[in-house]
Amino acid sequence: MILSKLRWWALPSLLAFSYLPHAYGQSPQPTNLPAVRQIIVPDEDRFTPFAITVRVGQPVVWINNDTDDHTVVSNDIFNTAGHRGINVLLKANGGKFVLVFRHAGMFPFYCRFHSMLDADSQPKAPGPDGGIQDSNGNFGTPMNGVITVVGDD
Ligand SMILES: [Cu+2]
Repeated sequence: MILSKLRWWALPSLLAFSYLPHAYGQSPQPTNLPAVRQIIVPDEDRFTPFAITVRVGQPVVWINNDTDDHTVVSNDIFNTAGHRGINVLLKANGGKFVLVFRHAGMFPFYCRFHSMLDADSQPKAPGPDGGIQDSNGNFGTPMNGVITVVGDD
């Protein structure tokens, strides 16, 4: 019996050490840090999920898991969330891009390789070389998405 051989003066430090893993090594992340939201490009020409909602200050990361390059371009006609003029390359096989929004609004975006804006600034598929292919072989859906930012302005 180990406990029976312990000295009385050893007990306080034993109790203190039993709390250490909770206080230091194994404590969870502080809950006031917002979780990073991911928008993935899978092995096809789309952003998934298409639409997400984040809070002000919550980071968004785009990750390109496709074997082709893609882009993130802000659709500034409808962009009310800031970060106007975004036009970045997401390199193939793991390229990443992070934005943190500082005020509430909408952030519509598209990939300029696999989507184009029509006369009303709405994304449309650019033709047989881009967009999401359906079961009939048509590329009818442009590669785009939207972020809704909520919270304090
Ligand atoms: Cu693309």
